[in-house]
This record gives sequence, structure tokens and C-alpha cells, in this order.
Amino acid sequence: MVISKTNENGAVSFEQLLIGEDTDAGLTRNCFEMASGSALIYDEEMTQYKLLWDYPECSIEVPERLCVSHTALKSQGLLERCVSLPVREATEEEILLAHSAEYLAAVKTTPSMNLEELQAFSLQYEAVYFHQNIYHCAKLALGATLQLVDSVMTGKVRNGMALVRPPGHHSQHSAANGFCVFNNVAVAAHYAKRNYNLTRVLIVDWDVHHGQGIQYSFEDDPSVLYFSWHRYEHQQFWPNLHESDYNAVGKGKGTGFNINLPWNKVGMDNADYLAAFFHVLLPVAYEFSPELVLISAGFDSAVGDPEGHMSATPQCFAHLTHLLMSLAGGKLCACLNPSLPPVFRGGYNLDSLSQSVCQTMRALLGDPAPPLSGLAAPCVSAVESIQNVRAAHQQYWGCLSQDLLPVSEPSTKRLREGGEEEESNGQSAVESAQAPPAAPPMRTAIATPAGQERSSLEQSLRVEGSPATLEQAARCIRGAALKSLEDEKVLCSLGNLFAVLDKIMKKEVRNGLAVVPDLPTAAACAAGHAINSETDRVLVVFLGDEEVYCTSQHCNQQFLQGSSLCVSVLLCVPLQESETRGGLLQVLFTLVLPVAYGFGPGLVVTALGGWGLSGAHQPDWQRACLSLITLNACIDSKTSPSTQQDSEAQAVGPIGSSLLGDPAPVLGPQPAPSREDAREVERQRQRLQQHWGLVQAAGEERSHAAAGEERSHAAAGEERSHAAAGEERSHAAAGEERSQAAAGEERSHAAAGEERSHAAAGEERSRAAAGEERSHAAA
Ligand code: SS9
Ligand code: ZN
Repeated sequence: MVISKTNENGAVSFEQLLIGEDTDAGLTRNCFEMASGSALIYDEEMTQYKLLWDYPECSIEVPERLCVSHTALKSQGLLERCVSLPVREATEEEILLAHSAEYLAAVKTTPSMNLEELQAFSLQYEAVYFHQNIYHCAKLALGATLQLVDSVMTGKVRNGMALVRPPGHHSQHSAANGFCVFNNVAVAAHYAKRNYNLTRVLIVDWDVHHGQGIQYSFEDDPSVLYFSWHRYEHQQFWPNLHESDYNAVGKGKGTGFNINLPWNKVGMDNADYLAAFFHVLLPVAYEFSPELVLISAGFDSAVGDPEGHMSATPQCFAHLTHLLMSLAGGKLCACLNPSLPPVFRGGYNLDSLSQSVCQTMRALLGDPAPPLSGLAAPCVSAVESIQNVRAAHQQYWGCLSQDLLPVSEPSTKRLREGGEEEESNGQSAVESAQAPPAAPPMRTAIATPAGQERSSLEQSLRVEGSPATLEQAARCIRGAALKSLEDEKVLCSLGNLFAVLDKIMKKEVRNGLAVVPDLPTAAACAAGHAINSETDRVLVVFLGDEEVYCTSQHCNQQFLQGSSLCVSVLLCVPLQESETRGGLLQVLFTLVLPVAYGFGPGLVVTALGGWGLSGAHQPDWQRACLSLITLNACIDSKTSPSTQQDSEAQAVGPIGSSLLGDPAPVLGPQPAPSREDAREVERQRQRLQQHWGLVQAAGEERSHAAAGEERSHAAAGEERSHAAAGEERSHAAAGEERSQAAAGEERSHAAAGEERSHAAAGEERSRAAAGEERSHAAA
């Protein structure tokens, strides 16, 4: 990855940005204050209870699920890279943070029960069994979770994982439920609020079941944002609750802080999960800006689980983890309740569970995420669910305001009416675990103009190339005559840029950074150079203002034209408001990431220019860092994956620091994007989704409705504010964007570049063609 910037027009010089000397304290990265390392909390004692009688409902909850995960972590060499922390029993006072005294008193009597009493006691609740030792284990499971929260909150480690049993997310104030006794994650959130004065905690529940217990615990609490996706099938799937649907948005003050994404079909795969992150969870989470992220990490949502019947691969969980790691300054606790059905049942592949656990741990340790398969597009039912939850929440979150209607005729209608839906590919194979390639010795190559070296860049590889020749540069841009190439300074910087690129392509480093005086030229040359060196896919992302956008258009055409062997994508979204914060995030999550994941680039060239570079817009720099970090999740692996934990990050300023793997700075709660920016993003979305399925966040139905009504509603919509709009949804935005799109084709060259390359690739929107798509570069 190359970042380049312009330093013309009195913009802050790169040196200042790199070392964070400027006033905003949030920009200065101090390695001594930055938590590093990942905790792993586990105790074999938690395997010491099991089902003692015949109870098919609970037969899949077996002790092995815990030790198998632990063994896998050990055999993959991950255990020794973690900070091992001891478990402890939770105290009664802690249990009472989420449970009633009556319930605690009842559970407390179970250790002295005989078999019949245990059986009778269990039958008061749903899908749960008790054992003489389960009270002890439940206290350990909760205590382990709290230990994890403590070590992350005190900075002893950056993040961590607790491998516990029994799980927690189904248990309620006064009830055990679904294998769960105490609600580990719910108590942890209450605990973090109380002990660390947190006011914003995010809980991500990626288990395939709805964690209704967590929902109940925070329904009216705006300080805890709960997100859960779950197999639902219009209430046909356990726990069969009405309140698991997308319209359960929270209550009272907590309205808007409960987000349910019900899957109405089985077989949801990597694209569906990622689309949910891009279009629902990530935008909302960044707007919310949690101080701590808790993951209720059940892996029954991975392929091969006989209850979940989903198709996401273990590798997907590395990406999900990575995408959450730039929230809350990296403070992330994964609470694992690995599910494992009895071996051999339903052709289950043991690999799925242990690989998912290991993938999550690798991500926490900072390893690049592995490539993902099947990323063409989310399925129709997933898009409908995403549209519904976005519609239900648009009035509470600025990032979602799109005048959406819920889907009125779901494609899974038959299921809703109680019909049997035939199963889709719920049991696809788990990709085999390959040994990750060796880590490059250094992670980041940095080239800055002569005289700007910094000793604080020790952690990176300083790179200096000899000045590029005119011929060299011309080869990259296919002979296009770019005026700026006559400038000696430009040729010098291009020499450095090529040197950085060569290091990346030789896999000596994972990523790199170069400072250049002429951003569009440099980006074009970088892409051309990479393509000439047989990098098969280059994604060029311009994030900048109108000025950068206009000049880059010229370059884009130049370097795309000659590249017959390679596909390049240029994504450039001109935001109107240089002060916008929500706008940039919107672009990142709903456009850049989906296109990047769909494209699967071998190299990403991120060109940062225009806004964000001057002292006045420093917060935007932080956001730029963030963009890099999130892109790292999918890009690093394409350049050079690593098995070693990253070295301690140095205080090298936000960009270098990001590239080196530091957590992103906390951005604070974000304002909604401006109306202009939101419109621009929507315009780009409409365009890009023709080619990039992951960009899609609403179904056809919505587009048709919008198109039909645009004339009548456009004017009315213009004056309407979201706060006041309430129920009367209008399609103003959609109508507006349509007419503008028709009037000004020239504004949308971002998509045009991409359209050229993909004109013939009509099949790429279908999932079946996903495999093909990755190799269509040669076509
Ligand atoms: C009812 C099946 C209940 C309970 C699953 C609990 C999962 C914990 N027929 N299954 S994550
Ligand atoms: Zn589950």
C-alpha cells in the first residue's frame, strides 16, 4: 500500500504529520502509552461439567468444544504469542449486575443436587441443563470475561479473547436459557460501565442465535449498543421470538441502540456477513464511537454448524475482527463460546470451529487477514434484511438516513407463512488451513524527501530510490505526457515511490508510504509501475477534495487505457464539505470497502490529498488513518502476510503508525454526513452497485419505488429535515440523485474507469461466478 500526498499550497508538510507535532493531542502517538499484546484467558476447569441425562435439546453442548479450540490455538503457535491470564470466579455482587438475587440463590443450590433434582431444575428453563459443577464453571466463565475486560481497560493488553463455557448470551435476569447460566457479556458491559465509567459500550453478537438475554439487559440503555445477527427465518428458528426481528430497536432512552439483523434464510456466506458490516454495523458503530467493544463470539455462525447452517468460512472471522479492531482504540474483548456438535454429526468438519477461533485470534494479534472467497454479492434475502434494519434505524442514525422503506414482499415470503424452505448450500466445504507465509522482516517502507528523515521511524524501513527517469515514468503511464514530469522534484519523488513499491512487491514489507509533490501523477505512476511489474489488480483510491478529483480524472484515463492485461479500479468520491466527518466514513464503509473486497486487489494505492492535509482539518487525518487500517484488513494479505506479531509500534505519527499496525485513534461520536455528501455517496452507490455486488444495501424494490415517485416527491423532500420527518418517508434523495446523474455524466468518472474494465464482466454479480471473477483480469 502506498500513501502519497501533495504538499503544495502550504499544506502541512509530511514530517509534521508523521511525527504528530501538531496541536491535536489525539494525533501524537506515544508507544509507551499504547497498549500492546493480546490476552488469552482459559481454564480447563470449565470443561468439567456435562449433560448427565438424555436431553436431545442440549446434546450438542459438550465439553470438547472448549478444549478443541484451545488445542488448535496451541498447535498453530498462537498460544505462545498471547499473554496468558488466569481465570477467577466472579463474585455474587458481579453476578447481580445482570441477574436477580432470587435467580442467583436458586442456581447456588445446584451443586448439592442429585440427578433428578438437576433434571427438574433444568426443566424450569428452556434448552439448558444443570450439573453439580456448572455453578462453579459459570462463575469462572464470567470471572474470565471480567478479567479480560480489566486487562484491556487498564492497558495491560490491547485486546484479548476469553475461551469460556458455559456461554452467556441467552441467559436472562431471572432465567437460564440456551446452554447459558450467567450472561457473561451483559455482566461485562455493566461492569465496564460501573468500574471504568464508560458511557459507550458496543456489543457485537455474531453467534448464529439471537442473544435475547443481552437485548433484554440493555433494551432501554443508550450507553450499550447491541448488534446481533441471527438465523431467524421469520421466527421459525429458535428462540422464535418476535422481538428478535429488525423492528425491535430498543425502548425509551435506549431506542435506536438495539440492532437486530435477522437472517431469513440459511446459507449466509462471507459476502452476506461483510455486507452486514459495511452497510449496518460499521457505519453505526463509528457514529456511536464505543469506548470498548465486546464480541459475543459464537462460531455456530460459521460453515459446518448443524444448527446454524450458514456458509461463512472461518477466514471471514478474521476480517470481521479486523474491521472491529479500529474501534475504541483497539480495545476489543472477544468472548468465545465455541460451539461444537458431536463429531461426525451431519458431516461436520471439525476444522471449521478451530479454524474460526484461530482466525479470530490471529486478527487480534495483528496478523493480516487471509483472502476471502465468494465475495461477489450478498444474496437477495440478505440484502432485504439489511434494507429492513437500515429502514428501521434510519431515524436514529445519521449514517443511515436514506429514506428507505422496509421490504414489503420478502423473497422468503413462503417461510414467513410457515412453508418449508429448501435448504441452500449450508454445508459447503471449509477451506483447508494453509500455513501462513513467512512474515516480512519489516512491516512498512517509508520514503520521505531528503532532509526529512526522522529517528522515530526506526520501526519502519527507510527507503530511498534514485531519481526516476522520464522514460521510466512514461512507461508507467503509457507515454502520456504529463507536464509535472518535467519537474526534477517530481522525478525524485517518483524514484522513491518506485523503491517503496518494489519493496512491497518483493514482499520485503507489507505496506509503505511515500511523500510526493504531485499526487495524481504519482498515483498513476504507482499503479502503472505495479501493473508493469505483474501485479494483477491495482485498486487506486483517491480520497480528497474537488481539486484532487479533477486532476486525477486525467491520470486515470491515461493509465487505464493501456493496461490490457490488468484491471485497475479508481474510486474517487468528491466530498463537498471539507469539514465533513460522517461523509468520509460513509464513503469508506459503503463504497471503498465493498469495492475493495469485491475487487480483491493485489495492491492498493491510496492517494490522500486536498482536505485533511492542512492544519485546519486535522481530524480528517485521523480518519484517513482509519481508512488505511480498515483497508489493511483486506489488503495486507495480498501483499505479504505475516505470522509474527508485529513489533511494538513507534510514535511515528498517525499514518506511519497505522501502517505499522497500531490501533486507530478514537474518533469520538460522529455527526451525520452532510446532505450533499450523503447524496454524492448515494449517487456513487447507485452507479457502483451495478458492478460491485457488495455495494448494494437495498433491494430492487426500493429502487423501482424511488424511480416512480421521484418527480412528485423531490420538491417536498428538499425542505424536510430528518429529525422532523418521522413517518412520512419521501424519496427525495433518490429522485434528486437520478436527475443529477442524468444531467452530469462527467461527474462520475470514478465509476466510468471501473465500468470500462468490467464492461464485459456481466457475470460477476452472480455468486456462482465469484471464483471466475477473481481471475478475469486476464480476460
Ligand atoms: C430448541 C433448540 C435449542 C439451543 C441452542 C443454544 C445455542 C447457544 N429446539 N437450541 S449459542
Ligand atoms: Zn448460538
